[in-house]
Parts: sequence; structure tokens; C-alpha cells
Amino acid sequence: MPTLNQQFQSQGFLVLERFVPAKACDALMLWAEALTSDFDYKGHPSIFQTTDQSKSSDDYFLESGDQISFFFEKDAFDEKGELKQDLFHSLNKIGHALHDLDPMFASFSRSKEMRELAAELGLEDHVLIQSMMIFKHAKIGGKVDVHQDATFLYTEPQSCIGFWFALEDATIENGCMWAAAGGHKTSLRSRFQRKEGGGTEMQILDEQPYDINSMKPLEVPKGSCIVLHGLLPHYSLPNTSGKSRQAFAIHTIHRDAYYPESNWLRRERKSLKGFEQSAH
Ligand SMILES: O=C(O)CCC(=O)C(=O)O
Repeated sequence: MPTLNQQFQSQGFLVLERFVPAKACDALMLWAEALTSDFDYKGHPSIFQTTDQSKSSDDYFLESGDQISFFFEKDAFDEKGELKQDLFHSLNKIGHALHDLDPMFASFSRSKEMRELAAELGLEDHVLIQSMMIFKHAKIGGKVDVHQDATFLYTEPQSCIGFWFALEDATIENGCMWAAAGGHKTSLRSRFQRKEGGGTEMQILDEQPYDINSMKPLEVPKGSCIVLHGLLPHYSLPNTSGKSRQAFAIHTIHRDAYYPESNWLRRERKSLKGFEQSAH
């Protein structure tokens, strides 16, 4: 019987069904909803309602690495700049330092079970660098294009690992993840980085297209954890169903890996903590 780590190394992902109790998922979703009610987006007109929308939202995004920041669905606003639905159902995600700044997300991220899982996968020297509460609300939740997480969290050598928690059942209808077993045994296609002088760019490293047809739906029940290798191409479709598909994702890197200054997400290196350390 292969170990968990052997399965992970050969498949590039692991599906751990019902890793988190349903109650903990419900508590996290309620907490996230409460956080959004504290978010006064009208107090940020320069970010969400300027004529130079792409520059100001780019800056807001680039500054979110060590913050709790809120991101809207692409179709959230009408042409007059008014939300088409209530604030909570307009949001795509919250990121990117929930695991360090928010006590509830910090304890979810650094549970005993996560410490044990990290140890089983030989990730004791990994630090948590990013977290996202991903809403994928019914009818409005957008697609996530096929990508490799190492594109966004580039290290040398490659060390990025994702832990994606289905806080609700994730099905084909509501936009589950898709990936191919063994898909991580491939090259890194691109790097998303800061441009000199401001903004971001996608640097192409390898033009080879992703083999989308080989990817299969990873339908999972509420509470499941999917562990993702940083080179594994994966995606999710829009949620056109009537059921939301909330998820929480954590990304880690090796504490000693080279992490370029040009990566979009900036964190003070010494502020990065592993699974064993609680920020609270
Ligand atoms: O939640 C999703 O649909 C996609 C998340 C994802 O791709 C990631 O966390 O890397």
C-alpha cells in the first residue's frame, strides 16, 4: 500500500474526503460572511469606482499579500457602478493573509490535523504564505482558468503546495476542481510577476498548451481537503447552479526556498510561519 506521500508524489494531488468536520466548515463560512459585513467598499471609492479601474484595483491586489482584502466577482456591478446583488453575494474571494491575521482562519489553518498531514507529506519545513476564502456563489461564481499554483507563488526550487478545503459539497454543477492524475509531471508554463514601474505581467516560460482534455472533475463532499502540487494544472468552471460552492485555500512554500522580490505576493520573510506555530 503506497503511503500518502507516495500517492501525492505520483498523482500530483490527494483527495482527503471529510478531512474537516462539517461543523467547522459551517463555522468558517459564517465567520467569513460576518467579516464581509465589516467591509465598507463605499469607503474605498478610489479602488472600486474610478475611471482608472484597472490600475487602482491592481494596486489594491498587489497590496493584499499581508492584508485581509475583498475581491468582487467580475459581473458584480451594473453599468452605473451599483452592486447587482447584496455585498456578500457580490464577492469572489477574501485574501491573502487570513491565516495570519484572523484568529478563526488561523486556527483552521494550523489545526492538529493539518500539522499531522504536513508531517505525513514531509512538509515540516513549509511556511504558510497565502490563504483565500473563495465564495463561488450560486449563479455568479466565476471560472478559475487552468493554471499551476507555482505561476503565482514561484520559488527556486519549486516548492509551492496548495491545500484546498471544500466547505460545501463541490460537484460538476457548482464548479468543482478539475485536474489530471500525474499532471504535475510537466514544466512550469508561466510566471506572474510585478513589472518594473508598476502593475503585473505574465511571463511565458513554455508555450506548450495544457492538456485540458485529460483533466477529470474532482467532486468531493463538504469538509474534504484536496492537496495540490504546485506544478499541477487545475481549473474550475463557473457556478451556474443554484448552490454555492465555498472553499478555503492555503498555499505553502519551503521556508528556505528562494522567493524572488518580483513575485506578486510580498511578505516579510521572517513573518512567515509553519503549521506548528500559531500567530495568535
Ligand atoms: O476554488 C477554485 O475554484 C480554484 C482555486 C484554485 O485554483 C487554487 O486555490 O489554486
